[in-house]
Amino acid sequence: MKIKSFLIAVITLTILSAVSFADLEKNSSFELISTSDDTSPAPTDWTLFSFPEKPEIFKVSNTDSLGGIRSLEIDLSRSNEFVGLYQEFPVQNNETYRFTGYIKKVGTDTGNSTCQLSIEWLSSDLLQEAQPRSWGTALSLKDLPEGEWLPLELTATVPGYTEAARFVLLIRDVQAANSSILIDDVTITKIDSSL
Ligand SMILES: [Ca+2]
Repeated sequence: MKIKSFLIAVITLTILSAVSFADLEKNSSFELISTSDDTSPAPTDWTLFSFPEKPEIFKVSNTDSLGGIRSLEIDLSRSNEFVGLYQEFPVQNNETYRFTGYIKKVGTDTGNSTCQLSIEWLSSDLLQEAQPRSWGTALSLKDLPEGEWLPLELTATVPGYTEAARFVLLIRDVQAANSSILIDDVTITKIDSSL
């Protein structure tokens, strides 16, 4: 029995380790799409937002991708204060997360739009930020080369009084530019601090 218990413990630890190193996000590469609306399929598992709200600016590209055959395309030709996408998970104090993704600029007239990763630290009711959010480097789209997949990266440790985190890819100051941005291979990984 002791050997059996030991084996179960080892197997359990192995499974827990595998889970803790696995990517947390779902539909990282925007390959999974909803089929409820054939005219404008949306990527599953991601919450898409825009302000003022213009859901028509989002579409799944079947013609350009970094991984797989699809990516998420956001039309920048409509004026918006901010647009983006996010996923949200429970987290614990002092855990460290690595958040990455790739963007590709299509067209040259991007105005003063910037693209940035952000993590909002949420309290238990998920309605308000428990701590100031963490920010990645803001990239000015007009300064980026057109037609190249470029990486975004943000690593941050969960501050106190936080029970959930919202991982956000944000584009700000969208100013009626004649261009779009493609997004692909967005990952969220918990880093084991004991290594
Ligand atoms: Ca993809």
